[in-house]
Amino acid sequence: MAELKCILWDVDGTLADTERDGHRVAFNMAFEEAGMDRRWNVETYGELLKVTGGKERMQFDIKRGGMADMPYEKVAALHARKTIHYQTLIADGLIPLRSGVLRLLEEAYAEGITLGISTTTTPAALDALIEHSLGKEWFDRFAVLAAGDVVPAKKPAPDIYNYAMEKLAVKPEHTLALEDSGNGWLSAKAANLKTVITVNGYTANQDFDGADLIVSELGDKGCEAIQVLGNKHGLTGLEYVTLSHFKSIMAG
Ligand code: XBP
Ligand code: MG
Repeated sequence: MAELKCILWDVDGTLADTERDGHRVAFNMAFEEAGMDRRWNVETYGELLKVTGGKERMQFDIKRGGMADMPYEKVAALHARKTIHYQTLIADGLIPLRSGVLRLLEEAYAEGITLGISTTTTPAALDALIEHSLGKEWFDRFAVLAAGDVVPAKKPAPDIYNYAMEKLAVKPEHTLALEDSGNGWLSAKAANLKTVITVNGYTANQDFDGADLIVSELGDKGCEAIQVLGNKHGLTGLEYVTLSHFKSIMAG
């Protein structure tokens, strides 16, 4: 029976639904500002999400003929502008946290469970979300902020999870991952982590076979009951997800 000592949180799609109305919009703002014709509509962006990392996503779109070819320096410069637009959107409070996120973070922190971030997104984008959606105190409450290019291979590679666990000196058997996407699940699985998935509009039909719990939301007391889409451990009382559920998953 393994004790829950650490929770590693994915960011985009897990802490908040940032992709459709945040990152996508910010990319389009950068494209427009640069005088480019390319725009990523909601559907196109859904296809592009199979590639993690904003710079990598742009390079993929170039390769498949969606976006005009350009040198990597231009991709990186456009992405830097995109990140600034994204920070503004987040600072404007346009993207709320997903339900249950703050409750579970606060409960886990109060219990002394180590909390960390394992994300593909750029550190500056992560910082904006922490500052404006979670609150500045969370910069100190997360024991590690593992983000972006700090590892060479992004999700679905396990590198960002392994990097975070190495920094925290925690073992996979004591660590739970929270994810929202197929690529995130593959990354956590490859790092030997038990994983809870909260799906969203872009990821609901992706393959999460083998994940420990798959739900529509983490949910909150007094809110609409969540939908349970996969319950490998036969957990009960899943009107909303609690820290006790996380502990049962680790013990199972
Ligand atoms: C999601 C991603 C990110 C964002 C865009 O990562 O793939 O690339 O879509 O962010 P995760 P950047 O779910 O792991 O947080 O443009 O900053 O890369
Ligand atoms: Mg995600």
